[in-house]
Amino acid sequence: MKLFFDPRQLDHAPALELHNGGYVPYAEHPGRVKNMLARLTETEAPTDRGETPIARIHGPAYLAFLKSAHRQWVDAGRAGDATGYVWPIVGRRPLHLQRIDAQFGQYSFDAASPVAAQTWDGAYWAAQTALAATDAVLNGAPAAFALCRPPGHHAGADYLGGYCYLNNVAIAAQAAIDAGKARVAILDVDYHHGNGTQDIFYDRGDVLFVSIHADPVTDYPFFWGHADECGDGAGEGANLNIPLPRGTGMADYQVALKTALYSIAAFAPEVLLVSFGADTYEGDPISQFKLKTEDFTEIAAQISAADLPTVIVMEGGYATEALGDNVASFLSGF
Ligand code: SP5
Ligand code: ZN
Repeated sequence: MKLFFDPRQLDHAPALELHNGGYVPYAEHPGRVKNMLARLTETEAPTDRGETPIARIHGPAYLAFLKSAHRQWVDAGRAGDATGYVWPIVGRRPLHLQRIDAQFGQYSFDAASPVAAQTWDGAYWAAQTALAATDAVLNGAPAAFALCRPPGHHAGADYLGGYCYLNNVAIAAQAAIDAGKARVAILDVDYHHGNGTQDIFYDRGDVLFVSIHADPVTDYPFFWGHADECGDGAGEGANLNIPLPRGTGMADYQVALKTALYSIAAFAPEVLLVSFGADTYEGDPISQFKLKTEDFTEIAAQISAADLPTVIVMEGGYATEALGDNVASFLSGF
C-alpha cells in the first residue's frame, strides 16, 4: 500500500492542554508519529496542491484566523500557545471581532486545542498528505494511507477543536467529488465522534458519513454523535451514528461495523475514505474501548471486503508505545 507522510507535520507541537481543570502534557504530540513511522517503510511526501482544495471545505475568515492566531497571541504580549477561554453559547453572530480571545470563541469549540507557532504549517501538510493519498487512489491504487497529524475529524468548516485544525478527511472527500466522483462514503472508526466531518456534510446527499464511536452521553465531544442525527435536507439519511458504550470489545464492535458496512454498500459509493483512530485500543490513555492490536487487522479486513477504492486517513490514538503496532495491524488487513 502507498503510504504518505510529510515531516513538516511534526512542527505542530502545542505543549499543554486543559484537562479536568488543570494543564497536562498535550496528548496529540509529535512522538505519536515517530512511533508510527518506525513501523512504516517507504513513506512518500505529498506534492503541494496549494490552498484551493483546503478552501473547498474551510472558509476564508477561518483560514485567516488559523494562520494568524499565534502571531496575534504573541503581539498581544502573551506567552506559550494560543488558546481561547470564552465561547458564545446558543448561536454565533458574525461579529468580526478583532480581539484574539474573541476570535478563539468564534473559531473553536473547546479549550484543549491550542494554536502553536507551527500549527498552520503542520495542519497544512497534513491536509496535503490526505490529498496525495486521495490522488493515488483516484489514479488506480486500491488503497492508500495518509499519516496525518494533526488529525482532522473534529474540525468544522469554520472551527477547530479536539486536536484538529483542518479536516483532512473532508478535504480529501471533497477532492474526490471535485475529481468527478458522484458519491463518496466516509467511515469514521476513531473512538470519538467525528463531529466536524458530520457537520461539514450534514446537508449533502453526495457524501455519506458513518461513524462508530463512544456514546457522546459519556464521552467527548458530547454535543454531537447521537444516534438520532441522521442528516438534513438533501443529506437526510446520509448520516449514520453508531454510539457504543464504554468498555466495548471486539464482539460488539463487529456488530456495529457490520451495520456500518451495510449502509455504505447500500449507498454504493465510488470511493471510501476511512477516518482511522487507534484510540479504540484497550491501552489508550484517554479512551475506554477494549480493542486489541490484532482486532485492527480483522476490522480492516472487513472494510477491505467492501471492495471499494479506499483512502485511509489517520486520526487519533494516544497509546504512543503501541501506536505503530496498531497502525501496522490495521494496514495489514487491506
Ligand atoms: C482526534 C481525537 O482523537 N481527538 C480527541 C480529542 C479528545 N479531547 C478530549 C479528551 C481530553 C483528554 N485529555 C487527556 C490528556 C492526558 N494527557
Ligand atoms: Zn479520537
